[in-house]
Amino acid sequence: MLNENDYPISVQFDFNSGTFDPVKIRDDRKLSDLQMMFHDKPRVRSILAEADPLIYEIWYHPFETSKSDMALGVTRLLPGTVGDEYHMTKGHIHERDDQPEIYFCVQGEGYLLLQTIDGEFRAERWTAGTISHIPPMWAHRVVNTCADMLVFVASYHLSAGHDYAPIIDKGFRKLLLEREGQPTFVDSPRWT
Ligand code: M6P
Ligand code: ZN
Repeated sequence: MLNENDYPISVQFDFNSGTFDPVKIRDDRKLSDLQMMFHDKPRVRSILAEADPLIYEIWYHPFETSKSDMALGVTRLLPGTVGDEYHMTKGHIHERDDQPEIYFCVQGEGYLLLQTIDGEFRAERWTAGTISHIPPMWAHRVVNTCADMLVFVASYHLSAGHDYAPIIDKGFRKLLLEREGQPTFVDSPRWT
């Protein structure tokens, strides 16, 4: 016997707005949620003294059936910098060590940063249309280096879990900073 959640579901993605419908849950990440992530702490404090700008929105749709827990997430990452560091997601590693994820960049340009717990680092260049497989045990963060919104679609299992602690603790090996108008990788002082 199938129960109500075991039937197929489709949602409609709108390429103009970068959203889909129907949406179940929306989460906003503001600068205050990311203050540990950006390297220029005095700049973070001075912005937060005036306002708490939105950095990105996440729109989720869980597809939980009686035997699976696949989920869809669409992230809309606003353009901009905090000091000289481009807007980025917090970044996380999955709590479960057997859980991969697919990210699909549908709009904008930037980088997907990936890193293992031992500090092996990769940066995947993203343009609209890039689809990246994130293997299990690689932390992942997206950085928007363009002047427009970067939108990406994520597909993962809810049971994968999000662990932010290693990112809050040491961050990624490289910072992506704007230097003379160009995205430039710089070694993170927290790793040297
Ligand atoms: C994607 C998925 C989500 C994640 C979101 C934002 O939509 O990977 O699971 O929450 O990006 O990333 P973060 O959780 O690192 O802020
Ligand atoms: Zn993930």
